[in-house]
Order: sequence, then structure tokens, then C-alpha cells
Amino acid sequence: MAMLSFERKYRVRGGTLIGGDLFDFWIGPFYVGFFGVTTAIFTALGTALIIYGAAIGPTWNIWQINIAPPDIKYGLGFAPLKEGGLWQIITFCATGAFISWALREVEICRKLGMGYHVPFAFSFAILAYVTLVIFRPLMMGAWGHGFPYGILSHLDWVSNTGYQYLHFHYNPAHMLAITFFFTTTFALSLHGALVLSATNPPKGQEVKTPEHEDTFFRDAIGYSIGTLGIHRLGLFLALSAVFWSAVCIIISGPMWTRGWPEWWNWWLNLPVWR
Ligand code: UQ2
Repeated sequence: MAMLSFERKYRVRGGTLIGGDLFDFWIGPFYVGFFGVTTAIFTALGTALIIYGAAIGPTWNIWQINIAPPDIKYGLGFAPLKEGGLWQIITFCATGAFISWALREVEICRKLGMGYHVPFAFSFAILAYVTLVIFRPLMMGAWGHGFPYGILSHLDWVSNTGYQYLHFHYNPAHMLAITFFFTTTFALSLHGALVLSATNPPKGQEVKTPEHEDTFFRDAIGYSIGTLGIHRLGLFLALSAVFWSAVCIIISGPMWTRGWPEWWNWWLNLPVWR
């Protein structure tokens, strides 16, 4: 079915989670919905505050602009606008916008009668952000533990936070996360290469079938995970990477405050060696 006639067919009433018919309409190609409205409001407010924060800062250099969280001394309270308060409201707006966007995805899934895989996957990305700027600061007792909003400043934050635990690569959850990130790129490179090799033949040659794809891997390694399977695997690998990333930072501070190399002393302290 041509895309234009399909869109006409799927643009059906209903599937909304809130607001009934009130926001059940499109603007050009974009579905609006209640959560489209909240996304727009949170985004507009948050972006305006970021620009205001940049304007009262010392530079317009895009790399150096920085909107910092409050000093640790403010704990979990509100800070004055120019001393981290901006960061607090921006964090609130960003979280509101991300969650609104996910719920708008859910409404679109419901209209189409599709599974919720996309909003489910996006919720892991939201979890990663919320872990860094809300959950971990809450567990550490100060908003000042969130990361600053700035291109170079957030890189510095990652570096400093890592060195606070001496050598972050000894964090077992960090090891798992990295392994999942690498495996994700490996799986995507296999998948992308395989699909292109089968479906993008030179001029005059026939497009190959999924049976060709299966046979390639059966011939090569004796196993094919299948055309649906590779996408299940890809989703699992990618979500696992994000999940263990969240775990690796949430345990750094709230559960383990010393260097990560030292954590491995549990191995030397096993009763077997004593
Ligand atoms: C596959 C398959 C695809 C694929 C790929 C494979 C026809 C088009 C890439 C091969 C993948 C395997 C064997 C799993 C590798 C495991 C890890 C952990 C990377 O069989 O079916 O569909 O794209």
C-alpha cells in the first residue's frame, strides 16, 4: 500500500490515554495528542531556560556554555535560580518532555494496533538520563551530584566522576555495559552487512531472499538466528547496554564509595584461599 493512502487509513480516532478526542488530531504529518502538547510546552520552557542560562553565563562559545547543578550544600532543596535553580527546572522540563514523548509514542502504537516495543526501548534511554540527574543525586543526598548541562562540562564530569573511583573499568557493571555496547555494534554490523549483501545486488542481478541470508550464516558458522531473531537479539543487546550503564553509575556512590579496583578484594578474601 502506498504510504499516502496508508496514512489516511491509519489516521483513526481513539487510542488516546488521556484527553479523549480533545487533542486527537494531526498538524501536517505529526500526531499531536495530549502528550504532544505537554512535550511542546516542556521543550519550549526548557530550551528557553537553557538559552537564558547561556545568556547570563560568561560565554557564547558553544563548547564552553555550562549550566551547572547546585552546590552540594543545597542538598535536596531548591537552589537560587542562578546557583543551580535553573539546572533544577531544566531537569524537570527535560524529564517531563522525555516522558511525554514516550507516552505520545504509546498513543501512536495504540492507534496502529502495534506492540509497545519502541516506547519501551525509549524508556530505557529515559531511565539512563533520570538515573544520572534524579535517582543517583537523590540517593547521594544532593542535586549537586547530577551532571552539568554543557558539551565540554559534561565530559569533565564523566572523567572526574570516573577518577573518583580510581579506575572505573574495574566496576563490574561497567564491564558488562561496555561488553553489551560492543556486542550491539557487532550485531548491527553483521545485520546491516547481511541485509545489504542480499537486497542490494549489482544492476541486472536478482535480489536474494531471507533463505540466502540464513544459508550464509549456516554455511559460515553452522547457525542462523533468523530474520526476526536478529532484531530480538539487537533490542536485547542495546537495552542491556543501557540497563547495565544505569546500574554501574547507581552503585558508584550509593553502594560503593572506594576505588573500584579494591572491590575485587572479595576474590582474594574468599575462604578457599585462607
Ligand atoms: C542471522 C540472520 C539475520 C542477520 C544476522 C544473522 C537470517 C537478516 C546478522 C546472524 C546472527 C547470528 C548468528 C547471531 C550472532 C550473535 C551475537 C551475540 C552477535 O542469522 O537471519 O537476519 O541479520
